[in-house]
Amino acid sequence: MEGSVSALLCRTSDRIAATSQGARELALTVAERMEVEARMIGTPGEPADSHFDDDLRDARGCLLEAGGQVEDALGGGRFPVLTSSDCSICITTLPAVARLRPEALVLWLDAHPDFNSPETTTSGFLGGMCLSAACGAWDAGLDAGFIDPSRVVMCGIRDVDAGERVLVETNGVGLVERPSRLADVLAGREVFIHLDLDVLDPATMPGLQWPVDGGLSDGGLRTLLAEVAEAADVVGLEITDFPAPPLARRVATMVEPVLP
Ligand SMILES: [Mn+2]
Repeated sequence: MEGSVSALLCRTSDRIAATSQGARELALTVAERMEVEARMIGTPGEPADSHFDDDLRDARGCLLEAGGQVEDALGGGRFPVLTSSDCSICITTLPAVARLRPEALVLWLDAHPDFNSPETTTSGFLGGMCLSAACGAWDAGLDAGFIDPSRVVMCGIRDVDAGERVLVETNGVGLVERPSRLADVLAGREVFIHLDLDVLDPATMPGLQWPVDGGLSDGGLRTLLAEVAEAADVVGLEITDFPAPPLARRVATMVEPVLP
């Protein structure tokens, strides 16, 4: 299958500059392996500790562009790889997956559920409340649609806020504790993968914005993805939160098993 690689460089909720540089470098590296041209979307903004409602207003065009990239690729029968600074892109990308691949599950690989709401967030960080918006648990005001939370399967989660935990449970999001069980859960299904690189251990991925101990190793992530690729039909991938541009080749090697 043909691939489509794009880096979303424009600011969504970026609080540090390294992750936008990482998105660019990773897209270039993955595109080279897939033998396609990487598309660069927008120009990096100024990182800031801003509040989610300001970011939703200021980054509206950028967020909608993320969904557009996934929609165009899936609609054209291509395998999307989208890299971005923050997980906030999922507010538009996952509803696009739900529209174009209505049977697909989403595999959410992340140290965090990103499932806070305007009521539960303590940081005001849009990136910590984006999956809940994608699932329709609160309205981000982008008219992007949503994905049924029961179609989302989380793995690697190990830092959950109290109010967030309640929302994850009441919304019926799937949670798999052991990576080795994923192949069974996803067997025979179409799967779109959301990969926040903080699913890796901070010792493996230096410079993470929200590091959490106890994460996967390089080899652990590659094995997990190889097992998923073997068991399921992977239809696309988004990679966020990559703060270490010089490590782009290592990350490209980790995700290689799911690339077309
Ligand atoms: Mn995340």
